[in-house]
Amino acid sequence: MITLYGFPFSNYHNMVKHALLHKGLDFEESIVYPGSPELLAVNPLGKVPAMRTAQGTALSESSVLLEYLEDAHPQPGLLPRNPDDRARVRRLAKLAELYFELSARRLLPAVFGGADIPAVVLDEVKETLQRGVRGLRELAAFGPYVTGSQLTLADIVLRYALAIPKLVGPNYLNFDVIAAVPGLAQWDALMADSDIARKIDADQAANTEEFMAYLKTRKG
Ligand SMILES: N[C@@H](CCC(=O)N[C@@H](CS)C(=O)NCC(=O)O)C(=O)O
Repeated sequence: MITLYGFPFSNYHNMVKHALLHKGLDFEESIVYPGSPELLAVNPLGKVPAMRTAQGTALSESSVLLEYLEDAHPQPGLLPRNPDDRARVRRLAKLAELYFELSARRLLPAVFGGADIPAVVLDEVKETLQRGVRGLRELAAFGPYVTGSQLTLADIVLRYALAIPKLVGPNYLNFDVIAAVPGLAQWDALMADSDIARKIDADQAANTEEFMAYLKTRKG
């Protein structure tokens, strides 16, 4: 059986969990936190998510896990068949990761540790988010899913990538990414309205206290 290592507060963990649930795969969720010995045994980088396949292969990096699941369990598919359409999906997933998630993540030390973020960093993050917004405005179809009528990896990655700009944008940047892209709020509501999303969101809420306790141990 597949084992997914991570914790339900993590947006990256939840991207992979969403794909596993969507595909109806049997999997075990092993709750581990960054840097723990159990996690280091599967991912020497100590980051979540990590995964052990049914064949025993240890893997890490959410995009690698998502692609693995698609290769090993192509049905129900999260990538179109046609190479150009597949590339369009991957382009949007990459946009979400690089321009929304990774940039906004730089402000998490303020959210979880009360750190002062230098103005130059705030400016850089806002500029990168604005670039992502321009990209999404041009590239997203919202028909009703990001690349058209089918739910794809781009929708899953975007949903959990946007969690971070949603958390930091209004409070630290005076910038609401959701409001900045026409159709994104409706898409976001659509993505939240499924049994899978509701389960993931409920698991995340239930993990909040334990995650906060873990953060305190990290600060010493
Ligand atoms: N590029 C990685 C990023 C994963 C990531 O940043 N995970 C966070 C939790 S949401 C983590 O493990 N942080 C702990 C750390 O950086 O030490 C992926 O796509 O899986």
